[in-house]
Amino acid sequence: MTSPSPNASALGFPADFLWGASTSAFQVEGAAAEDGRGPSIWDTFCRLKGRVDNGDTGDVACDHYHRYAEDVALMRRIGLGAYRFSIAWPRVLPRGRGAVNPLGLDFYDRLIDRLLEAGIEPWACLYHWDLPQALQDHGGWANRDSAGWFADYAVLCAKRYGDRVKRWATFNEFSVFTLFGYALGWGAPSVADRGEHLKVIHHVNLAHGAGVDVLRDLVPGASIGAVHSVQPCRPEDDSPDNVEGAALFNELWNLAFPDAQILGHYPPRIARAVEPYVQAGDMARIARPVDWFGLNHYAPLFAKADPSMVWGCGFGSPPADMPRTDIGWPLQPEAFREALLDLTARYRLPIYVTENGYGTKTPEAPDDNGVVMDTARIDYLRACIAQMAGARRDGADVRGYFVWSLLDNFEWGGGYGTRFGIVHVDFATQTRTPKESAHWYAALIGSALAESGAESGE
Ligand code: IFM
Repeated sequence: MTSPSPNASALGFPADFLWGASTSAFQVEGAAAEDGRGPSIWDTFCRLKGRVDNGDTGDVACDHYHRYAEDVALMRRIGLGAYRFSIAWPRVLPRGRGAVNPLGLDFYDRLIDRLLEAGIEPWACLYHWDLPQALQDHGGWANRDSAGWFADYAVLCAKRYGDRVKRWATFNEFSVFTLFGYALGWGAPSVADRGEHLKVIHHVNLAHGAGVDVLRDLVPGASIGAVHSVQPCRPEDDSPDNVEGAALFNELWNLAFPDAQILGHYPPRIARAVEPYVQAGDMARIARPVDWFGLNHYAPLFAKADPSMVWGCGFGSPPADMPRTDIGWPLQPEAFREALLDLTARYRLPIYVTENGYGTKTPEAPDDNGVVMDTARIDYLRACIAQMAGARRDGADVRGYFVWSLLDNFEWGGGYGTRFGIVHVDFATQTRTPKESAHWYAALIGSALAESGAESGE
């Protein structure tokens, strides 16, 4: 066990603060062609030569589809109060709409029931990037009908699981999957086109609004939010071009979705560009009241003007002396506090941190004693949680924190070579080994539970 022992109440976290962990369907489930699941755009993308490190796919992933009970037992040992997972649209509707797949629906029944038996609150996210390929064949998110397809899928999930699942997120990281998939071409469906990207931004916002309405209507007592990636965006340097490039990149990454959904308007540069796709009444359809803001935070972003990109802006470099992880992500925990306070001022909603974590290309294999010593991850989590405590003291209404991720998993273009888990997964044998960070997190949660008189898992 790493010292010093963490103490949640000394940091000012109340006994009812929620401590959880997140995963997503494509990244952990596997069973890609089993029990009637249809293909998603990520199954297609993984088969494009050279797009995912090592040619990795989501076919097996962490085999969570079969090992969910073992994984829930692990969650219980860590003492998690909540587990955020996503529902794979192509597992429950293999062609995206029309015929339902009963076996796919059954899987989430089993998972949810097992979580509830273990006293872990299920947090379901409807969309974590795995659009059914059949819908992509009809234009995907660039087709305005996609908002209706998403609403129908939301009806299915709300009716099936809404008796047991009360915490719902519509989407995970709108800006990331739209930018990477439609502007940079670095993720599925591998498009790099400014016009397509603009349509997609607007249609995904419409889908979010429609999803909120469905969940509100069909799930009694629902607590509904959306999950945004917010990383304070700084220009690479102070040249006017890079300052303007970073301002545009900031709108694309941090503002295009939450501003539309919560404030009811697009930020200025996007507003001008998206206008041709906005119809009368759309902004009211998008800005449906939500109960919380889901924040995924990792690191500050550095941006610059970049004429080779479809928007004329793109990623810049962090200052040379700024510490970084071995996957190149800046280590500046203060940016987390900054994000929490900025969001509080801008949107005035309760915040749940739905992802925060540390990724590395280091294999992190268990040593001869079965110990996975991931000190750098613990240090970063500790620093981030201290910043979150500081933001709470400064007035941010942060009510929960989910570490990314419970398990090492399929890290998109990074395949299985990039690890974010607090539990190590040996992908050859599917053996799970809690890393030292999992023990550290368990001790933190245990300290909160001890204060409240409840029993901890470890
Ligand atoms: O793995 C991803 C996750 O799917 C979305 N948020 C960031 C994580 C780390 O890159």
